Parts: sequence; structure tokens; C-alpha cells
Amino acid sequence: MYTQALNTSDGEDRGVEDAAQAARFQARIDAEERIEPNDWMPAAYRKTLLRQISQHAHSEVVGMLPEGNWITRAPTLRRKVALLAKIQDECGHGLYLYSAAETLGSSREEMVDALLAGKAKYSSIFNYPTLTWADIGTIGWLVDGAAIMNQIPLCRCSYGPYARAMIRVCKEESFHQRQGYEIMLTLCRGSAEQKAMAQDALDRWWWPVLMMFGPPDQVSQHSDTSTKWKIKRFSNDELRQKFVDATVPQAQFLGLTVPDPGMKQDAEGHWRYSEIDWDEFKQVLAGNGPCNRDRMAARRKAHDDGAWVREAAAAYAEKRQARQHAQAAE
Ligand code: BYC
Repeated sequence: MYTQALNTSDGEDRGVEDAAQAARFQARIDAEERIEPNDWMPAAYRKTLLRQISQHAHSEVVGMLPEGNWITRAPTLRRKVALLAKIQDECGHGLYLYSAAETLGSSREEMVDALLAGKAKYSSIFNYPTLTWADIGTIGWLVDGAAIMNQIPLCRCSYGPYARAMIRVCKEESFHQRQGYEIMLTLCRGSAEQKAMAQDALDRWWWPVLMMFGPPDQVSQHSDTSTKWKIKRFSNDELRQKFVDATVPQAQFLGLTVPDPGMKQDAEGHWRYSEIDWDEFKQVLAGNGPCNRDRMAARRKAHDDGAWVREAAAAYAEKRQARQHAQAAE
């Protein structure tokens, strides 16, 4: 949507980046100024933002699949309406994020092609199955809860279009989180079977949700530069700890047990969790999670099934443009 009017990265590719320009850029970042699409930016800043924002957009779109699995099986009409609205919101988030990424000079088609070709990542969390209705509650409570923890600081990200998109996304995510927690509360106050279902969902989702925040700080390859450029305001481990500290009391209120027998509260009140199974995370990123293949197959099918819509929209846009040219020539 913004790409036609943009400066491209050609200039950056042609020559060595001017040290003075780079210093001015960093000074703007340090002064908390927002970087806008047509401002000069280092090629690496553009690249890392494109990587992160497009991955984020893909996550929102793929994230519709595990929940979509329950639209026809939601237990009441009220729950079905709320779930549909939530999934529609996730789609909207994907669209704002693709638009924000387009301002960096890549087209939506290129980004989607990278996803479908398996070259672009999406969040590891969406490669786990939704086996019961309690999984829908748990996704809202924990996955959206983790997303809020990660995304609130992104509202202050140095890149203007991303930061602005995040404001609305975070407002909507907070509804989603409450929706999920309310499902959990209802199940936990229901029959013993319902409570067991809620506990089972927490048992399955807890560790994958902690992995959502990314690898530990000492192996996070992008953290240093992203922090310097104020894309990241907190490290992966800092956000993970904030999330755990906020979530443990919520689990206690529900009467559920966090599936980490080694977890302890330290003198400062932080809940210290046990070692995360990073091999599982690596396997999921390598395409070997429980649902990676299903998710990609579903995305490819949706893309192929939607070809006629894209063709019709392009044909309509061409016709409209031709009509406008003809009118202008009269
Ligand atoms: N899954 O150097 P690091 C949502 C990759 S949507 C997969 O720490 P960075 C929602 C990372 O990309 C949730 N890959 O990277 C939607 C990098 O690989 P590449 C999505 C992961 O960027 C629907 C490598 O590991 N949220 O909430 O500094 C319904 C090394 O990592 C993951 C966002 O995208 C992962 N979990 O930090 C409900 C938020 N973690 O790119 C909810 C925006 C790491 O070099 N993104 N990797 O091939 C971010 O904040 C950051 O990109 C991350 C990672 C914290 C995720």
C-alpha cells in the first residue's frame, strides 16, 4: 500500500554506508525519534525489521488455524461469536503488519511467497494442536498473554509504522486474553471433568508458551543490534520472566498447577522456572513440531483457493485505472 512512493534500498546497496549518516541515524534513535519509511536507515536495520515484522504477520495469519479448528465446535453460540471475532482480529493484525512491512520495500506477495516456500518463520507456538475446548481458553490466556507481554514494548519500537500498528494490536490482544481467561475460569468452576480438561491444556501449553519469547539471551543472535536500534526494549529472558511472574498468580487463582515441580519464588518475588527444553524448540523451528506440516499445507491450500479472488481484485483495479485514465484524457 505504501510501496510505490518509497525510497528503495538501492542507494544503500550501491555504496558503503556513510559513517556520518549512520551516526546521525543512531543519534535519532538515542533521542527516541521515530524512524519513518522515507528516512535514511542502515540496510541492516531495514532487513531486521522486515524479517521481524513479516514473521510477526505470518504468525498472526497461521495463528488463526489452531483456533479455527474450534469454530464449529464452540460449546455455545456466545462462545462461537467471540471466537469468530477473535480470529477475525488476528487476520486484521496480519494485514496491518504486512502493510507495515511493505513500507520497508518488500511486497506482500514476496513475503507470502517466502512463507509458503518455507523460507520465512512464524511463531513456534502455532505448531501445537488444539485438542479440547480448554485449549482455546489456554491460547487466549497464555498465548495472547505472552503476545501482550512481548508487544506492549513494541508500541515504543523505533520504527513508526510498526509501533503504530502495535498499539491497536495490543488493545485487541487484551480482549483476547480476557476472553481466554474467562473460558478457563468457567471450566475451573465447572465439573471435575472440566477442571481436569483445563489442567491438561495448561500442562500441554505451558512450556511451548515459554518458548514463544525466543531463545535464551546468550544465544539470541539478533538481540544486541535490535536493542541498540530500540526495536527491542527488553530481552527475551526478561520478557519471559515478566510473563511467568504475571501468570503464576493467575494459575493459582484458577486453582491450576503450573507443570513445573521445580518452580520456586525467590526473595524478590520472582517465580524461577526450571530449564526449558530448547531441543524441542529447535525441532519445531526445523519444521518437525506436531503440526508444522499441517499448518503449511493449510496455508498453501488457502493461498491456492484464494487465487481467483486476487485475480478478480487485480482485474478490477486495472479496469478502474483504465477508466480513470480515459476520463482524465477527455
Ligand atoms: N518462533 O535472535 P532471536 C501472536 C527465531 S503472534 C519461531 O532472539 P529476535 C498471536 C528468530 O526469528 C506471535 N522463531 O530473534 C497470533 C530468529 O530466527 P531468524 C508472534 C523464533 O527477532 C495469533 C532466531 O529464532 N510474535 O502473538 O531478536 C493468535 C533467533 O532468535 C521464535 C511476534 O512475532 C519463536 N517463538 O527475537 C494469538 C513478535 N523465537 O529470524 C497470538 C515480534 C525466536 O534469524 N517478534 N525465533 O531466522 C519478536 O519480538 C522477536 O522477533 C522475537 C525473537 C522475540 C520472537
